[in-house]
Amino acid sequence: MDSRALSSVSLPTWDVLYVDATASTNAAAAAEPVPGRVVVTDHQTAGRGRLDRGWETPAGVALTFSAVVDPELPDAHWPWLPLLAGVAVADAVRRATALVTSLKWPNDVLVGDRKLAGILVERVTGPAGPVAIVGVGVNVHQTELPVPHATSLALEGARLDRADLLEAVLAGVAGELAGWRSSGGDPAGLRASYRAQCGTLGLDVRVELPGGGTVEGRAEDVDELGRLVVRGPGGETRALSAGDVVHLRVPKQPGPLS
Ligand code: BT5
Repeated sequence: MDSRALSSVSLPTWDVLYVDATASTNAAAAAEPVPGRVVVTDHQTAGRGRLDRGWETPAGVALTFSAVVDPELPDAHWPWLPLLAGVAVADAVRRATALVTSLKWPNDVLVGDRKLAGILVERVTGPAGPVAIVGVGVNVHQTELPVPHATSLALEGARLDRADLLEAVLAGVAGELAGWRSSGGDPAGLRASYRAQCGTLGLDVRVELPGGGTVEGRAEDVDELGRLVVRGPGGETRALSAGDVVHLRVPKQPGPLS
């Protein structure tokens, strides 16, 4: 499937550790959370999604890895990390294939309305303080997927070595991180790239909140804290920092509700 082994990846800015199989690369990376370390595997046997959901990938066909990142920025900036990772994955896929991707808030990478990649960012405490484990799963060579709303590069007609994709995504994450840090955490540049690619904006959505309950309305913006701003039918807005978004429909009249 790949013309280059996944184990061949080596990069100057990252310390890439390849393992044949592991339960979850996020768990493996969290066991020794040294910033710059990346754990990648050919077979993730018990991959994790958000909110205790699973991430299912057979051996040898998906890209599953986790990078240990020290954002070097105050905690208030951390919510941008999963969005930053989504931008890096989408950019890498778009540059290496002819596919049109979009980001579903907060960080699913879609082709059309199907999920190509998922991201799970977790905060753990390392030897030198808190770090983020940035976990990425991309469906690459799969021809069958666990859920109907998923897709893979192969199913979209694109061929790409997992090793090449890993290198491109890690280069993108490093570049985005460097830009973000050097601006002192000002998300203006990152926010502009994110909003330009975010297919959720402008749609009517239902957001299922992590603690239960839902919010419905039009997704109007992603604010400077990375939150999704939803305008309800009564005109009131809410800024949501977490949740599962269901894209309901494209509004007939563009622009804000009056
Ligand atoms: C995510 O969660 O999308 C985050 C997935 C992160 C996976 C990576 S792989 C490397 C690293 N190590 C880990 O253990 N995890 C990370 P969420 O938004 O909660 O979506 C999970 C849902 O996606 C599941 O409940 C299924 O409905 C669906 N799903 C499961 N496997 C999938 C796949 N291969 N492709 C697309 N959707 C999938």
